[in-house]
Amino acid sequence: MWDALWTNAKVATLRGGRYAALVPGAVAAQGGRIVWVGTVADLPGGADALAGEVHDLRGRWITPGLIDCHTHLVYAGTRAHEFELRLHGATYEEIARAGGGIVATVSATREASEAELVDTASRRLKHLLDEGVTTIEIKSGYGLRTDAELKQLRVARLLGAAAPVTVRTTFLGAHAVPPEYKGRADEYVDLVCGEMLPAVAGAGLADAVDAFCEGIAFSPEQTARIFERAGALGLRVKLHADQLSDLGGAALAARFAALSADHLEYTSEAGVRAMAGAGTVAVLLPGAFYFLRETKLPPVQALRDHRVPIAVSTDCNPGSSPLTSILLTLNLACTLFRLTPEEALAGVTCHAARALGMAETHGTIEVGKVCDLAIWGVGEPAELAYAMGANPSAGVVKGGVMRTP
Ligand code: DI6
Ligand code: FE
Repeated sequence: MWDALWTNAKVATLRGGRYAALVPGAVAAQGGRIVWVGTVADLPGGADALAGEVHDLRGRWITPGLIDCHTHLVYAGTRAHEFELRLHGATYEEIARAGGGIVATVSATREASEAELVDTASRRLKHLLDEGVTTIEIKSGYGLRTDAELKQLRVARLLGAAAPVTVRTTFLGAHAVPPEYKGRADEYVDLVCGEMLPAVAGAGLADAVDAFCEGIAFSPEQTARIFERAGALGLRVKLHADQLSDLGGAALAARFAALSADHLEYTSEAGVRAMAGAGTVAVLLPGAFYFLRETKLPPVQALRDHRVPIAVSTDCNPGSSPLTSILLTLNLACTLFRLTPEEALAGVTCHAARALGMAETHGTIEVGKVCDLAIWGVGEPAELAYAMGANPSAGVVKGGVMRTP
């Protein structure tokens, strides 16, 4: 007997990035894993004889649980004031250079207690979980001091222990130069490499290492130093690459066999080719593009032509993407970047899993994978990307356990 069976569903497995629906289909779980997927006609017996718990989904859709693979979910305060300044003509970079931007959130986050950070981040997380998210990546990068970076990463891990979600943490100590190192970025990078990275790795608090390679942040040379140190500590890397200008970030990420290169608005075809060669996933972040009113589009067609897997994520953060809706993110990816709804859905399932190094266990509905599923009251999966502000979630299955809204 299986633990649980979901039957009379339309099952979009997302194998190979395709909807490829089994209709009517069924999925079974045992010990938290998927043990059977197929059409109802092929079930090896009557439902009640097969599983301890049977859920008749009456035609609802099942997709893999959604994966938000790039977020800065843990922070204190808001930056609504900067939003107003930008509406009066200031740019994101001008605000950052004037001492606002990321370092404004750093001050608030350094002051906040762990309990406060857990509380505010939990509220944001709840929005995502209500929309079918079962795995989330959370970056540090608003501490920029060893103790405060560790605090952020601990909070991220606590969120995963308290809610039905798998949390992957990424150390982003090189997010901005903190005020006390203003004009001394190289010395700050010394601190990141010499003290922060060993502390984070020693505490086992990071699954990967990220950096912001940009004119207002860290140079390619500084980024490379951090990546070398990360590699020496056995940690995979990711990169905020070519978001506001082309510093060759995509190729740099590829050179270090990065799991992903993220943003990519200014990435050249050579950068795309390098990513293809390295197996680096492209993570597109349409929320930041929208919120900053960017006009330079990421090279979507080149990514397709070179068969670079495309993931999509909220980039949830207080400065450039205060976005806690993964479903609205799908719509933005289609409307702004012209992804198809199928590509967008693959971007928050199978390709997002790969961007986190989790493709073996997550991201598609296949026997042997963790049984993380999202259940939807829609007529076709394109509706997930089509509607703005709707939430057709009819529940999730996390590690084989059914949770209804
Ligand atoms: N790029 C972004 O869009 C976010 N971080 C980054 O490196 C912005 C973070 C912020 O403005 O607080
Ligand atoms: Fe980001």
